[in-house]
Amino acid sequence: MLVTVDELSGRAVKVQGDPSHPVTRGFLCGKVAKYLDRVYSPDRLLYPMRRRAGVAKGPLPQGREVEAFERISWDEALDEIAARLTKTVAEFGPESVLPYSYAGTIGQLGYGSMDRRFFYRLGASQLDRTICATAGGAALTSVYGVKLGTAPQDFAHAGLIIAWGANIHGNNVHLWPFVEEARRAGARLVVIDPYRTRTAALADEHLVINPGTDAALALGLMHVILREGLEDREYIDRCTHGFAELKAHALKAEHSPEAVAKVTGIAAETIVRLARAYAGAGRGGRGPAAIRLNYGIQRSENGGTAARAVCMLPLLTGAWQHKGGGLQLSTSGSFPFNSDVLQMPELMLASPLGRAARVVNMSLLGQALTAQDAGVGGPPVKALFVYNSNPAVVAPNQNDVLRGMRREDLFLVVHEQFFTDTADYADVLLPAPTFLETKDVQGAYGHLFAQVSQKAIEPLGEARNNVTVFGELGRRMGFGEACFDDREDELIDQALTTDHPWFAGITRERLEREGHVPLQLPVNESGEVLPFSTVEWFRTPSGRGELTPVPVFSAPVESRANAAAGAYPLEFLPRKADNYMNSTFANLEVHQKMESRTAGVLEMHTTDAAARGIVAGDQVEVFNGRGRIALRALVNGQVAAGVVAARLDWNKLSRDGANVNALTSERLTDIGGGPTFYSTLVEVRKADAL
Ligand SMILES: Nc1nc2c(c(=O)[nH]1)N[C@H]1C(S)=C(S)[C@@H](COP(=O)(O)OP(=O)(O)OC[C@H]3O[C@@H](n4cnc5c(=O)[nH]c(N)nc54)[C@H](O)[C@@H]3O)O[C@H]1N2
Ligand SMILES: Nc1nc2c(c(=O)[nH]1)N[C@H]1C(S)=C(S)[C@@H](COP(=O)(O)OP(=O)(O)OC[C@H]3O[C@@H](n4cnc5c(=O)[nH]c(N)nc54)[C@H](O)[C@@H]3O)O[C@H]1N2
Ligand SMILES: [Mo]
Repeated sequence: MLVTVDELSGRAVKVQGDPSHPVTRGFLCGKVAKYLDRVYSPDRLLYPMRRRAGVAKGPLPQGREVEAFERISWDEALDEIAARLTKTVAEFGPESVLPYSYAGTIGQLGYGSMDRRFFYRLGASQLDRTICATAGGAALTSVYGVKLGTAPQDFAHAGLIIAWGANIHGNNVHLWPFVEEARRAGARLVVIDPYRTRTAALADEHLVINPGTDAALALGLMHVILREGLEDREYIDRCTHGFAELKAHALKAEHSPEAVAKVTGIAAETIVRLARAYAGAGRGGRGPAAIRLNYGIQRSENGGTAARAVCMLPLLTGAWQHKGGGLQLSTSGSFPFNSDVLQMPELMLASPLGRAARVVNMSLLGQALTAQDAGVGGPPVKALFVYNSNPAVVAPNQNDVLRGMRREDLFLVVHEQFFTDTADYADVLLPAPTFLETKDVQGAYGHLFAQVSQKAIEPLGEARNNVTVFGELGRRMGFGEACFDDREDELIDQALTTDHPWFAGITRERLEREGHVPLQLPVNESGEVLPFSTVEWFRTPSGRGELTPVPVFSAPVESRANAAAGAYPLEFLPRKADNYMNSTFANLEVHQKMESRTAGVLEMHTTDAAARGIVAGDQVEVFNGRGRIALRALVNGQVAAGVVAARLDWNKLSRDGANVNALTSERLTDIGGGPTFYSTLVEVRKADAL
């Protein structure tokens, strides 16, 4: 991103894409194009604050949150936090302190550097950061041993693109131009998604799959490919392990197109046609097949197995051997930043614990805050420090999360840019800068260039970045280690300290000079980067693409297949907004306008609406055993019968103060310990007339 700053006022006046960047190529997504509305929003949190005596924790009226707090200085704020943490540690042990953070604005320093040092040295509970991608990550790693995939630019060379649980146009718009380029050269785009996303609406074909059944579909495709002998035997022999076992498994009758059609809701002929097109791509002069697998399918109970099964498909066809073929999940794991040096987990040994602290899964926050032993054994959570995240909105089983955050005996610090729903429960609030106001080093979620993001403007108000806050807190707590004095440039150098060949020659100075530098991935004789085209690329124990254990499909406990006669018969998709970033931007008017179509609505199929006497525009209640939310019915073609959808929003922007996560569960995925937002059953009824 290029930021134009007015020299006199020091104010950023324009943001634009960097035309020299090979992937983003001069354009920003719709939400970030309006980023200055966020930076200069009158609602920014600009000073440290303390909850006023006697004000109970809980939802505050939007725009008037400030009345619940009094302004204090940074010194007062840091002293108070240090004193409270010291007292909590003395009374309940250091593990009674829990950090809660996720990606924030995703830089390496902001994401995990000084904060980790601080909590390790304190001996606080460790947080397992599972909220997004761990099931898919574990799946990809189990098959390939490393998180890597097809570069986004190479999608332009594909002959068939499958967006599998991936809303490219909504969530990953910088891939879209490459998809369009491929289509102009004759490629087809097939979308596999239970919801008619922007991507699905623009595709050549949309396969409306029953939620949570992707493993069955992948096995069905394998069945056809192997039955018809369409696999690449030479590649399989050279690069994979466990083929005979997988073949015997995939050829079972339960994976025939007819059987799979019953499970997935996708017609048998379609499965056969897709399998043939997938295996045939890359032959006869046409481009190879590329799968854009995203995290949609792994937010489901058996999502890890599903992602593993999909990841195996290009190993059967050898699509990796051709430019533009293969598969991409996130590229974030491809950057070999030195997180050990940055985060220093060994500091746990210098903490009062003197050992590794217990681990709390962030997807079980409700349980962690409401169980006496935090759900994992040991002391209750007595202090929670939230930064880079808005758990009151994004965590599953929200009613338990909020019940926990309301506890008067819980000391809650929130480091934020805005008065989020989480901030409403804070004892102490600290102002955080936006990424324009701080320097960081970045990997990427969707490309393979390392970057430094410069500080473009001074922090607004008294905002201080994560590095500064945790460095200063460390000093207040009396931590003597010199590492608490490290500043941004030193941390960036440390992050880049590695002998990993992919970072060869990548230094801070070079990143500052060039803006972005490609990972130094191995190239073949033709100068091309073709991951997994040869056996050298694999990092699994067998040293090959791992096809065992074979993926076994089973329907989620919380799915129509297992709840036919139950009280909650509808499958619920609690979705992301195309114009927000999870809960980020949801409070800004200009973004709300872009997202007005889905504001406060439940999307339903006519059949399900009619069966409940609901017509478009009716107020409805969506409920299950965990909670209920009030929405307005939108009867449209976005979902099939049996499925309903609504999107994530701030609780305080909704009619009844709760969002979609009041309905989601704390059940975890089969592998990776991730949340299962997309395995949620609900019932819907017309709200009583007022
Ligand atoms: N505009 C925008 N962009 C974003 C974000 C945002 O909030 N807004 N969030 C960012 C983040 S944190 C992430 S992790 C990425 C995620 O990007 P994606 O992985 O694309 O995330 P989702 O939107 O959760 O899921 C993609 C699609 O999977 C579908 N889906 C749900 N269940 C199933 C299923 O069982 N099978 C199949 N085949 N599909 C299913 C959903 O309907 C959805 O359209 O996007 C990033 N980009
Ligand atoms: N129902 C449902 N729930 C979901 C999802 C879904 O699709 N459906 N998606 C899930 C996924 S994939 C993810 S990744 C999570 C994301 O959940 P979160 O990680 O909570 O993400 P955001 O909602 O973007 O909130 C990030 C917050 O960090 C703040 N922030 C930004 N930069 C900084 C910084 O430098 N310092 C500090 N201290 N704060 C900063 C922002 O102001 C913002 O309020 O949500 C998950 N929850
Ligand atoms: Mo995410």
